[in-house]
Amino acid sequence: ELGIADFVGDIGADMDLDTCGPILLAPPSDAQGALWAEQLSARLAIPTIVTHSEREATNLARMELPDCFVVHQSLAEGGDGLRLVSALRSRPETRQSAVILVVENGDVHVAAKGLDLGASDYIESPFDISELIARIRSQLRRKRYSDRLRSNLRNGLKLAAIDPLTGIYNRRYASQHVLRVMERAHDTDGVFAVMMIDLDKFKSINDRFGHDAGDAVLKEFSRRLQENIRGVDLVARFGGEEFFVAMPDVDQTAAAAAAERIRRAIEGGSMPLPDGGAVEVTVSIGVAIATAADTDPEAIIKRADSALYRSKEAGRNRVSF
Ligand code: GH3
Ligand code: MG
Ligand code: MG
Ligand code: MG
Repeated sequence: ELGIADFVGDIGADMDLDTCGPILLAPPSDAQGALWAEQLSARLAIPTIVTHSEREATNLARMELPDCFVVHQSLAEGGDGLRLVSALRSRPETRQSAVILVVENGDVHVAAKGLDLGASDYIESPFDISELIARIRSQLRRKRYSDRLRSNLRNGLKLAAIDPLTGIYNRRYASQHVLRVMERAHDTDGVFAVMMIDLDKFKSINDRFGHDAGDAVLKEFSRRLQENIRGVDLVARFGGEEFFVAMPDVDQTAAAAAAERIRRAIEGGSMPLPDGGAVEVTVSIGVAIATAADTDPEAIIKRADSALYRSKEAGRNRVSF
């Protein structure tokens, strides 16, 4: 079983702030904006964008994707800094950005409100530019850290769902997927089918040609399987030489046709081997049709597995229900 540490991975502390997106400045006046920009660019190698109204700040936030915002509590042309903070937090593209609120000296209520609305930090005006820079750097470091954490998490979750040999989904993911397909079928009074597919006498391929040849056959099989299903179907490797397909909106007739197409596609073309040779392969297939009475994905998978067993018993290279 994978733990959170496997998903998080190695997050280095050496974060290069020079590769950040721009800093967007939302000052109380054009004059203040020019001053902030001048002082920041003298000390920080990060581009700044000065905005001249709340509306412009909102629009530029969407287009320029800044990593950091410096927002004064009262913006030019009667704009409201707190409202801007709140808007930045409500939009997906800026939800993770650093937002530093500039409050008038002693205005602790505004600072508290800003933090409450999602500002990452605040600074009292008038401020020393060194303090603002220190706060920006600290926020950018924090953002860089959480960006990397999120992306490692995403990659880790993806890894946990994929079979490394074939690149298709694994059993864990497929079971969750069947549950979603089942819920949808219930909502729409629809049907769906699942298939278990097992390569026949696969052990003898390993025995005759070696494990690497066996691996190549498994990869080629999963490619051919994907060629013979629809885009909405989901293919997974359940383990070993056992594969699975979930087919939404498919009834018994359509499922029988799909399974037979797959069986014939494998029977009809030999699998190339790494040494240049080739081997004939066949598959046995078990199909189960889910009905409105079905509430357990594992039970449906089990029915397909029993049908697969019947195909094996009856002599392999065939489809059973
Ligand atoms: P049957 O027709 O009854 O399914 O016979 P079989 O030989 O295919 O089934 P059996 O379950 O006896 O053997 C499956 C073989 O699959 C045994 C195992 O070594 C092999 N195998 C499982 N996973 C892998 C893999 O990732 N790579 C390779 N090369 N072989 C694998
Ligand atoms: Mg077997
Ligand atoms: Mg087998
Ligand atoms: Mg097997």
